[in-house]
Amino acid sequence: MPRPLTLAAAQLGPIPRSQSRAEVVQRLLGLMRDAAKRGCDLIVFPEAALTAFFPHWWIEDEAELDSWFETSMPSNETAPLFEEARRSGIGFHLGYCELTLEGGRKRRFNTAILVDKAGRIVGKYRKIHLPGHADHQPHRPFQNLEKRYFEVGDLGWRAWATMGGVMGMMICNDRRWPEAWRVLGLQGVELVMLGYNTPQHDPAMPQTDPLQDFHNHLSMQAGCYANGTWAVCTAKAGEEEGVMQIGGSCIIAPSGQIVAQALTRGDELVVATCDLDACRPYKETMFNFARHRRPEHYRMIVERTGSVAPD
Ligand code: ING
Repeated sequence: MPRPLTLAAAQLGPIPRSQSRAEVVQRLLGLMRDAAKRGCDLIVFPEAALTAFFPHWWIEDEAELDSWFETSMPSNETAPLFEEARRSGIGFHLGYCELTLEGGRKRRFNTAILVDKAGRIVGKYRKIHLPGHADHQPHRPFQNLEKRYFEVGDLGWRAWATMGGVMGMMICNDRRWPEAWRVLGLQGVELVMLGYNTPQHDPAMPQTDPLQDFHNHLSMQAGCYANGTWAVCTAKAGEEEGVMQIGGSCIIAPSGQIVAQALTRGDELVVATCDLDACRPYKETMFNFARHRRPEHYRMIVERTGSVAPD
């Protein structure tokens, strides 16, 4: 029997570094209320949805760096999101940058949480694939210092049974790596939520600039199809502090088809009603992992990190 969920990708336009978290939360609340009015069960906000994407900047001062992180979730500024979720009966995914004291030391992660309709944090994910570089590269028009500012996530890719389905998360660069999708697929995931901040220009590979939107959808459509899952994929888009970022927020079916997508690079709600049971045919036939996978031939995927060409 069908298991429909009405889902929303809540794309954000730029967040100026001058915009306070309270002001950003007002934008998120507006999108959440709009989604609730449209009968949504769940709304997916982007990666690092509370601030400008500061990994694009070289920051020397530790106090300044820490000012871009959340030290509690919910916090005073973000509590209204949890209250609105409860009031409107809508779950949400939120990407933010997490600063925590664990094992007696400061730890910084690029994090996302899944909050249910009662406003409870059901799951948390910390970004594993950190792109870019750890050193200052002043010749570049902008930096990508995630390897410097964040630790590799330590929670793995987990799936949770919640809101009538099996749900999981990944963040931005993770979506380009089939391994992230497969680990969730091996847990029976039916809905993957992810946010991204993706510049139109890649200083390391400028020849791919015209292909950023294509590569974005290619990665996610392939991930959905090969694992028989829905995905709600949400951009922080537009020109943010001098860096133009792609939009293309979308909702993708287990067939790999894009069922709805953003038309702008601003704040925009992308909505679709998705039957989680549409995953079943793919999971039970074409991608019936138990029947078709041959892990005995996949060892190299786990045992080898970099590629090694034959002599
Ligand atoms: N961003 C990018 C991503 O994988 C990137 C990395 C930078 C891609 C520049 C293309 C161009 O979409 C994050 N935050 O992972």
